[in-house]
Amino acid sequence: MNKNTIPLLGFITLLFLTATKARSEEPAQEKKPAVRLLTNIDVGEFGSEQLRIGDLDGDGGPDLLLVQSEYASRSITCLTALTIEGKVLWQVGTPSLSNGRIYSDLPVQIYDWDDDGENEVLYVKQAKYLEPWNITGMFPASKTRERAAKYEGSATLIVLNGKSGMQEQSFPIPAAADDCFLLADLTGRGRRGDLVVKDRYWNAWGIAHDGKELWHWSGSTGHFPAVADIDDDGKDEVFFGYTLLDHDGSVLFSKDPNTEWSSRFQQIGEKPTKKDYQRLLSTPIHSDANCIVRLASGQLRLYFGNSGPHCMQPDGKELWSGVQMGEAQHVVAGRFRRDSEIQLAIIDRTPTPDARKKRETAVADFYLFDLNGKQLWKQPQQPGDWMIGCTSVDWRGPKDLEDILVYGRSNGQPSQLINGEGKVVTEFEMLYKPDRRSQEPEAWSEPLGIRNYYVLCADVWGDARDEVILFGARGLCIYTNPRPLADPTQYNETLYTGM
Ligand SMILES: [Ca+2]
Ligand SMILES: [Ca+2]
Ligand SMILES: [Ca+2]
Ligand SMILES: [Ca+2]
Repeated sequence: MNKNTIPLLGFITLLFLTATKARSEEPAQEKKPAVRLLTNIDVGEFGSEQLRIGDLDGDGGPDLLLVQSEYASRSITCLTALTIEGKVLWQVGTPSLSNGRIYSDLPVQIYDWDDDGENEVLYVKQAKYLEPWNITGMFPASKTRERAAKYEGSATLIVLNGKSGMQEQSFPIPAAADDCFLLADLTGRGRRGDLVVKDRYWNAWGIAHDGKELWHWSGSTGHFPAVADIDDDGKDEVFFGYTLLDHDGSVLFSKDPNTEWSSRFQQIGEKPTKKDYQRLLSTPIHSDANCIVRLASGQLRLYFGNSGPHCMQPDGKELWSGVQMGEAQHVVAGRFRRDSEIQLAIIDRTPTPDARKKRETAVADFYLFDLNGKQLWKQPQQPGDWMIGCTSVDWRGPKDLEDILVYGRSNGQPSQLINGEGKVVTEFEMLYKPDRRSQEPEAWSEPLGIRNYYVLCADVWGDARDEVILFGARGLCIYTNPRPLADPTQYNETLYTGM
């Protein structure tokens, strides 16, 4: 026997064992693709960075509504309703690639407004701007139009039939109320049949279902308030971050750091100067990411972000002791781990004072906190990835943990699904059909341009888990989780149910 035989056999055996061991230790996600492309839609000229989701054709399954607007004015120019397969149901307005890039949130929602069992589309048509406040006064390159000193007429809330796009109803709302709006129950109807409308940063109104103005409030509105019945009287309160309003518009608490509100933010001359705009938009005018969370105990927590995340009781008492950040733009609650009840994913877009000076190298920090304000981890992002956002995703299924989807990385990089440990689980690449990214309008050049896209997560595929929907001016694609859902009623099936 060759003296090398045994060691060689041993070596081969070792190789075999190693290979077997490696196979048995392969993580589950390598056995099968972690994501499946459900649809990749040719959006023609009607693509947009703004999307709403809801059943429109009346079959019970969610459809899509792409919303185009004149850049930075919030004036809606085109609504396109389509199924998740990409079949266009109807279109109102004229599609145009140049209106697919979106500056801000837009006043449009899908909801069963008349409670007849089928959804309508609600959107706001602007009043005529007679003396617009263009931020050009502050930033010469910007066409941003935030508000007017004087309007002609009122804004109009328009209700379209969800199946046809035909107009069913319209009523006037305050002229300036053309930023986003929310459905809320302000009158105790038992469903959210009233509206909270607002301008960009300064005013909000409660509007009853019949169009009657219930209240007006002036203060720092933030981008998008949260509504919930906080005092359990069957009517929704409105949480603007610094301020909580009762359903009737009266102030329950306010911690607004913007002092001298009226003189500083409500009055501006007919020909505003750069100084006027600086006053009007000066920090800390708004809070970000207002949200309300109900704990298992039934207690409520109110969160928002500005120069750090804030957590309050419903009476306005702050529970966290000053966590400082540059700009806590996103504060997203979810159950991402099991070692605490709920956690908050937080993005700081301006961790250092000079972060915005060089956009190519600017950074953001991504954090996870528990409900008591304890930092669980912090991840500095790559240089250039400062304008990121995040949302929670129910990717795994009911009763399992949620994950965090991070999007908005530079140059259209894939969005990342990140678990509660901070590990990247998988990625979602923005796809285009066909790829027309080279046709970028010159005005879009940077910082984000045509490669930019946003994400929404919703169960549009009916498998009890969220799909991930990526959408931009030039594309829309939907990813789903291809793994079978381990639903006990499906794998432990019986003919003798309930016996
Ligand atoms: Ca449908
Ligand atoms: Ca309806
Ligand atoms: Ca209430
Ligand atoms: Ca699904």
